[in-house]
Amino acid sequence: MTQKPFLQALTEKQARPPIWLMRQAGRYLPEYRAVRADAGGFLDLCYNPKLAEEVTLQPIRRFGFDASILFADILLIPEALGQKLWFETGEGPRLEPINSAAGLQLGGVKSHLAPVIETVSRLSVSLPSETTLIGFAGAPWTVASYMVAGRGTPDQAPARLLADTRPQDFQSIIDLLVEATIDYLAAQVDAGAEVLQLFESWAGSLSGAAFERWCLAPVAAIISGLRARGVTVPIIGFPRAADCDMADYVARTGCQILGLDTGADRKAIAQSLPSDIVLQGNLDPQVLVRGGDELRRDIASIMEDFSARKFIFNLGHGIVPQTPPAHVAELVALVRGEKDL
Ligand code: 1CP
Repeated sequence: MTQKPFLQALTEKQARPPIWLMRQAGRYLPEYRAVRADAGGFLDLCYNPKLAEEVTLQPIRRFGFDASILFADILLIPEALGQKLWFETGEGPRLEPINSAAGLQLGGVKSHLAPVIETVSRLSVSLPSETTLIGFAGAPWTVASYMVAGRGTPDQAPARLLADTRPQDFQSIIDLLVEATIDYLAAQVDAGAEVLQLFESWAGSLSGAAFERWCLAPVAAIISGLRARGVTVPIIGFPRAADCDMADYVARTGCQILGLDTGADRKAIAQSLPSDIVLQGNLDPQVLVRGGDELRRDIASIMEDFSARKFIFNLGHGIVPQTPPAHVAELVALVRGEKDL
């Protein structure tokens, strides 16, 4: 059996990179909005294996991406630990804010997330044979920033304050997240996930010793914990907007693939990282919304900058709801060389 294109690109540089997009299932697709309306709400969709499977498959059917990412959310782990989670219509996720691990427990995590693991099992059967299945979780700092603030915040100020003033209490939350995340990701791999991604969306709000303690160390602990359990799948690190040396991040966390955000200095990173590390990224999601010549130019520039590297084409952050699906189809055709740049 020939290897799947995505997995092949991890071992050998390809003439054309494989492509998938962060948040490729979602509100920019009318078929997603229809299923979400039927499900009753976003969380009902996440915990319904049949419907979660369906929305995961939608972008694969429409665009034939090389990889499929499990439909779930990084905030399901806090809920599984016992924190109240809900969605405010038109706004986003909300959690009852906490400032220590008191009241949270690991005991119920496995049964709470069992429906998500069932979605992975279903996908491992229903995905086309050439499509790679990616499992994921949020990295502890990013997830904890929502747990402490109770919502998304522009600068993660509540979590930074707790980490600075009560580091033991903050550490207790991070430690619990590391444990729960190792269990959850190992279960995803047992159910059929072939690659894992750790989303550190808010890496950019920390630097220096705080970045090392709250971003780098917990991600390293998750990856070494997974390896100690015999999990061998490739792992994608995505420290978005991180103010750190990327070669150091990769070496110390142990990730095999580095996801680059829109602002990353592609040329410098392509030159400075060891050649066995696979790069992923980093088209600006807003350029995909606008399309046209700017889209072609940016695709060409990304392909050029990474031409000497093992590389996976992606966005620099999640796709936004305003994205015209026709632009996504065009992006895939251009990256695959089915249309001239
Ligand atoms: O239908 C809806 O209204 C919900 C929109 C939505 C979707 C489609 C949310 C709410 N989450 C998701 C799915 C999701 N989230 C996936 C799987 C689907 C896919 O990638 O195709 C993944 C991997 C995530 C990851 C996620 N959730 C992140 C990390 C990536 C990133 O974009 O930075 C974060 C920060 C979240 C939290 C979250 N969930 C949803 C929203 C709107 C947010 C951000 C809230 C905020 O910061 O205010």
